[in-house]
Amino acid sequence: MKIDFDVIVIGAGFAGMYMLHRLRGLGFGCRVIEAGSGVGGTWYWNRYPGARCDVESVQYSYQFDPRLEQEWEWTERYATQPEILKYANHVADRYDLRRDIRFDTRVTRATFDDKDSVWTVETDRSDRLVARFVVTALGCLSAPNTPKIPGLADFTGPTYHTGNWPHEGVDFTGKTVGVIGTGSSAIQSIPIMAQQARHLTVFQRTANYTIPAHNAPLDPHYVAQVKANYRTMRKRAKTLPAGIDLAINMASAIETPAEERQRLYQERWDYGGLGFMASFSDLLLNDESNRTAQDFVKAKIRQIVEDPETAKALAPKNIIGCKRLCVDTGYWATFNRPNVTLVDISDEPIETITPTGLRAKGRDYTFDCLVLATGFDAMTGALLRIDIRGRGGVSLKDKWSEGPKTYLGLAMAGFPKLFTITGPGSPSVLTNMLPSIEQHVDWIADCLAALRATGATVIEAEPRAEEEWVGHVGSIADNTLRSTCSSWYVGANIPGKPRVFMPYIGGLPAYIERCEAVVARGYEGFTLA
Ligand code: N01
Repeated sequence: MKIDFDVIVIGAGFAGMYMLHRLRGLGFGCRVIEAGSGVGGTWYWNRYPGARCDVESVQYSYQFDPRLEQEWEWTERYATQPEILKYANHVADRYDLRRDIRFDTRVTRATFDDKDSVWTVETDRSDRLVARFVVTALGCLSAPNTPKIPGLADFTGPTYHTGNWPHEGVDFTGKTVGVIGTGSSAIQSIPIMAQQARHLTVFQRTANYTIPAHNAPLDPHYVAQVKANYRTMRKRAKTLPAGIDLAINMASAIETPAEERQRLYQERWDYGGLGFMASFSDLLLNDESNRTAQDFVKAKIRQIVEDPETAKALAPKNIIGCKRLCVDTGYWATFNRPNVTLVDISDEPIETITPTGLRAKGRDYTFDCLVLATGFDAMTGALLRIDIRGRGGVSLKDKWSEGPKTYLGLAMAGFPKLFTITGPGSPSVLTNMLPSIEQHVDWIADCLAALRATGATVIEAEPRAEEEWVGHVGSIADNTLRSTCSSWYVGANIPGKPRVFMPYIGGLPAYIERCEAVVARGYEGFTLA
């Protein structure tokens, strides 16, 4: 059988790009297949106004090449989508990656051939490529969720999804706009859309917590300091659960005197960003502790939002940090603008989209444009929209009918020679994605090199190891408050999706330790042939 490539990598975001770089360095013949016309993945598609990373730019970057981190200059504390995309393009140029990437091509099917032990990968451009190995680098939040609201197709104006935003941008000046959703994407874009639009109506099903970003241009002295100490900072970050170098206060919120607790929350609030959840170590373990943080943020909402009814509707009812915490610039203050209206639809779903707007709670709303800030079919959606067939023609869809099952988020029983970067069961979305991606890519690259060195040609996760890992991921999730609400972490945003807490919540250090132990024990839990 003719083999086209040693490895086919699906996706040219940060995971696919670094995978290509590593595999090339090891001398493997590799092809990356990418649906978009350029590199960048998430940052290629999510071009909605205000899109930025909520991890600080000096940390949300590759660390595999110290020269790269020294030469690249981030300009703001939180990088904008255009700046991150520029960085992705810089990396593609610097390492000459594009010549092995096939753009504008979507993988439709990947089939394992039991007899020859190879994968055949098919695309929407009629390619049929045979590879020894397949690595999926699809991203965790890359399959946009368009909710099945009746009448959606009947709306006569333009409809935009934040996760698939027009490349030429959208000018809302003078327009009336309806926004469905109040997750991170909405919270980032609403303040900017409100500045342009004649009127903005926000339809909120679940109120969300957000912490101010206090974004600002980066101080050159701070940057110089980071660059001088980059290795130490990266190393320290890897010892922390989220892989982000930030100070975690190990005290319990509930055991801290009220006045001191308030002072610490205020300090974190003034600093801004995701570090708010590290104010105390038990915010996601203890209901009562969590309530102290909820109360702090709710008091802020009441202070900022002038209309008491609107402030009440904006106050989240969930546990803080249960859904992914948001980071914003002027979100709540936006609801003080005369051209912004909040419609609380928490008790009744939208009845229907109409040709001129939508009907909710018996009332018709009209607008020129509709924005769906409705998120993603997270972690599994991008994998399942490809028809992946493992041993005996078994589909991944069938294997995952009761929820995703993987070994370490990296591989699956019944799907030999297929690796998933940041798959379900990996820490991924609960961590800084860049170091998590690099750890996976390095693990996979080293594994392929080790197989080659030993003459093994097949590697497959053992069902028992997979079962044990799935059980472990589930049982540690049950110990935290994070698994208790209806978030995309548990697939609750997609009707019919099995409710399973998908990412590994044990933290990056424990995960790295486990991955290293698996290798040290001769790829424990894998069958090599
Ligand atoms: O998506 P979401 P997102 N009717 O799922 C609502 C990352 N990210 O794109 O909560 C009415 O959070 C839905 O309501 P509910 C980050 O990890 C990072 O905003 O399901 N409403 C919710 O309000 C983030 O967590 C960054 O009740 C409907 C919203 O739509 C993840 O991506 C920036 C509905 C979807 O919110 C996803 O964020 C952006 C319906 N039928 C994103 N269906 C940064 O780095 C859905 N909704 C800062």
